[in-house]
Order: sequence, then structure tokens, then C-alpha cells
Amino acid sequence: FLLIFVFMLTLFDLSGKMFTFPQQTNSAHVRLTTSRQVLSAVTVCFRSFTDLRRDHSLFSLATPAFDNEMLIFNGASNNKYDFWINNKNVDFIGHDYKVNTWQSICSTWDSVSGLGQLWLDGKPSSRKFISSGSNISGPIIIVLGQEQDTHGGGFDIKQSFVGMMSDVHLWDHILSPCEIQNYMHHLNFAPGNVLNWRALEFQTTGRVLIEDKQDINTCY
Ligand SMILES: *[C@@H]1O[C@H](CO)[C@@H](O)[C@H](O)[C@H]1NC(C)=O
Ligand SMILES: [Ca+2]
Repeated sequence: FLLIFVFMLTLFDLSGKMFTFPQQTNSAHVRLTTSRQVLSAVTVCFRSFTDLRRDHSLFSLATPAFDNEMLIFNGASNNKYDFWINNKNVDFIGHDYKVNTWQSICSTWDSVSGLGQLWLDGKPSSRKFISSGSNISGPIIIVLGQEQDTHGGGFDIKQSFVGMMSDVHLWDHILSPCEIQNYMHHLNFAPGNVLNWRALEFQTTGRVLIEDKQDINTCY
């Protein structure tokens, strides 16, 4: 009992680290745990590095009601980002998706206006209506590396992520444009109060590595 108790309270400071997804599979993934189960607004930010030219999942949050309760999906084959909330989605086009470079992505949504927005490397999208009037309501399962088509599973190898991810934060409110710039430029920002990269509870399955983040800008 004590061991389980200690395990459940283990939070890892992943500052300077990244998850490496080195291989295309329909199983390797990271599950992120939060005690929060109702969200009426969200901001999620993370950085990713990949050379995928096909569709892939970046952040998959499922509930029993909706496998796409909150999903950020790169439709690389169609040059767009899909943002899903409550199983409804909008496309954001014209963002400068780049391979072989770290890119910062932040997405915001609130249940009152229903508007969603996606920021890529600090540049905003149009603000678009996705879904209003209902909260994200758990039990919440958050997966990196795969796209959930069921609550915690239903992975498709053709939508898997290959590459690296880092600096994942989730807030229960909308960050201001300036706070998003601070995140993007690695300046001071209040870490996520739902998911915090500096105090993260997670579980990896399959070939996912935790490595030092490679940052060539620190060589000189
Ligand atoms: C959503 O959650 C907020 C805060 O927990 C609550 O006040 C509100 O009534 C909820 N809205 C719905 C539609 O359930
Ligand atoms: Ca899905």
C-alpha cells in the first residue's frame, strides 16, 4: 500500500529533458496524469520536433464521452492543424509547419465563447468557433505519441508521432498573448496548473525515452 502511495505522488521535474519517440508504432506513448477532471477553459503549450510529412497526433485528451475531447492534430499531408474540442474540430491553415526544427505550439479554448485559437511559434491563428456550453469533463486520459480513438486506446500507427516533445504545460484558463510569447521565448511564465513539465506525473509505454533536450544554441 505504501509503495503504491509513494508511486502515485511521484512528480518528475523534466526541465531540460525531452521525450523521444524514436520509432513509428501503434503502441509507444506517454500518459500524463492530472487530478483535475473538469475544465471550462484550457491553454496547452508544448514544443515538438519531427520530420513527419504525414498526419500525426500531438496532444490527445480523451474522456469516456469523447475520444477527441481535446486533440491537437497536425494534418501535415494537408498543411493544416486540426484543433478538436468535445469531438468537434476546426482547421487552422497557413501556419508555417517546419520539419527538423523545434516548434512551439499553444492552443486555447473556453467553453463560454467556444472560441479556439492556435499559436505556432508565437504567431496567432484566427479565432474560430469550435464548441460552447459544455466543459471538458473526465475521467481524463492524456496521451502523447498516439491518437486515442477510444478512452485510453484505439491507436493508429499512421497517426503516431515520431520525434521529440518537450515543455508540456496545461492551464485551466486562457493565457494572454504576452504570456504565450513568454512561453515561446523561454522567459518567465507561471507553469501549467493542470500539467506542469517541472512537476509531471506520467507513465511511458513501449519505446519512449527521456533524454536531455538537445539545444545547439547553448554550445557557444
Ligand atoms: C463548467 O465548469 C464550471 C467550473 O467548474 C462550472 O461553474 C460550470 O457550471 C460548468 N458548466 C457546465 C455547462 O457544466
Ligand atoms: Ca480520435
